[in-house]
Amino acid sequence: MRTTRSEQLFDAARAFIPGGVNSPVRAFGKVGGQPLFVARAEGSHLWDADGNEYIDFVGSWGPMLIGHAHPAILEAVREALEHGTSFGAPTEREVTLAERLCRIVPSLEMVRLCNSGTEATMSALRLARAYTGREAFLKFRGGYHGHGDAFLVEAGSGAATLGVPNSPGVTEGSAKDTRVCDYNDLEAVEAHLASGEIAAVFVEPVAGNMGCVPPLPGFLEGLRAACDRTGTLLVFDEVMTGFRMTAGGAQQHFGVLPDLTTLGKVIGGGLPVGAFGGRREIMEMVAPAGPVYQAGTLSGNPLATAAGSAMPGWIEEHPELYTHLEALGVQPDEGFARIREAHGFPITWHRIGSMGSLFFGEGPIRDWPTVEATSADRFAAFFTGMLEEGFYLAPSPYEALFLSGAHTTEEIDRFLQAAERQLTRVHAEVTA
Ligand code: KE4
Repeated sequence: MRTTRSEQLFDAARAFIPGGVNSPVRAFGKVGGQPLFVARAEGSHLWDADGNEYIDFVGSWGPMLIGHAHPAILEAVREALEHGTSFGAPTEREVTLAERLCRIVPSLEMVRLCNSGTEATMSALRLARAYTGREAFLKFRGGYHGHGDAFLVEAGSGAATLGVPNSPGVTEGSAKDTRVCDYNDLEAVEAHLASGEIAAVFVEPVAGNMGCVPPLPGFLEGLRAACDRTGTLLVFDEVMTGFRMTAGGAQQHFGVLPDLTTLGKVIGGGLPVGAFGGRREIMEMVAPAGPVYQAGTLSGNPLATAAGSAMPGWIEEHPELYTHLEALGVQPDEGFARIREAHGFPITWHRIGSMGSLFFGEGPIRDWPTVEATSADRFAAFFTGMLEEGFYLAPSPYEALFLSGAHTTEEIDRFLQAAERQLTRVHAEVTA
């Protein structure tokens, strides 16, 4: 049988790149088959190396909030490109991006730019430890905060997808200070914090790396109160939720302000930008203002900050984006409720703002154990069927689906029609 261009590229890639990909969750490991090699993308669509067209719900794992190849982003990068690609010296665009982030994200008084969400969270952890003088920190089972050693303990996203939530190579020494409890289990958090030994709680204010799992009512407020009672810093990892539900992120949506926030994805407009920030008295500890070292050759890169500052700039000029995203989001809310009612399929749909997940289980789904009890096999069969129908979803049950300003209500209708066909097929196969 003729091999496709994607197959040829994957063969070549595996000769030089571990698993043929530069990030494990792209490898289709949990859904079978092999990854598409993408040739180009525009708006809500992408084309693979064989010219097949898809409606894209991965959005580069979050950055493409206003769609691929958006004119405002491309123009900003083209203009910056003419003047060079990196200087290793401060530039005006870094000030523009930092100022915009501090204006838009409620808890940010100061921010340090870096190159990825991983850099942001590992730096925020170092800062939290320095500020509190404590070493232990708390994360949640199935939570993913990048691949820094201390965070690869019962981690979600690609780590859970590949079944290595505790990665080899992470030494006991670097994991010993990581405390873990279940998402939405406020009592367990309070028990950990009562020791007075916890530097910080790292939380995805809407979990997106075990699939989309919203906080139960009062959970985030409870974390805030428990941290206040015990001198623990509350860190919102908004790498995924930043700008996703409102411009100010989950902290604005829920009205709970953390001490530190980590950002990434959307704030780079598709180019590598991460950031961590928060209260001035904490951030003033970061070198060279203070003693907590943190650095990066390409931090604040002129092309990345061109794309990065264009994104919040466009969003501030187009507040109607969130009205559109909410209208798009209501469609699967209603669509999957109708499908579940009509067919009795054991599915659970979660959505907040422009991120959501379809779980293959009755629910309720509130934490990693209840996510883990859903059917990854049915998800894989559903994913494959949807791909064949031209809908590109994240190739893992432990990821979210992302809507963008470029998606249309007609495309979401088509998605739901295909979903009903594929759910019917998957259910028939399972019950045959
Ligand atoms: P990066 O280092 O991949 O830029 O960001 C790490 C990170 C930190 N915090 C949260 C809440 C995140 O979601 C992420 C990265 N998310 C995954 C997808 N769930 C990135 C995709 C990948 O690993 O290829």
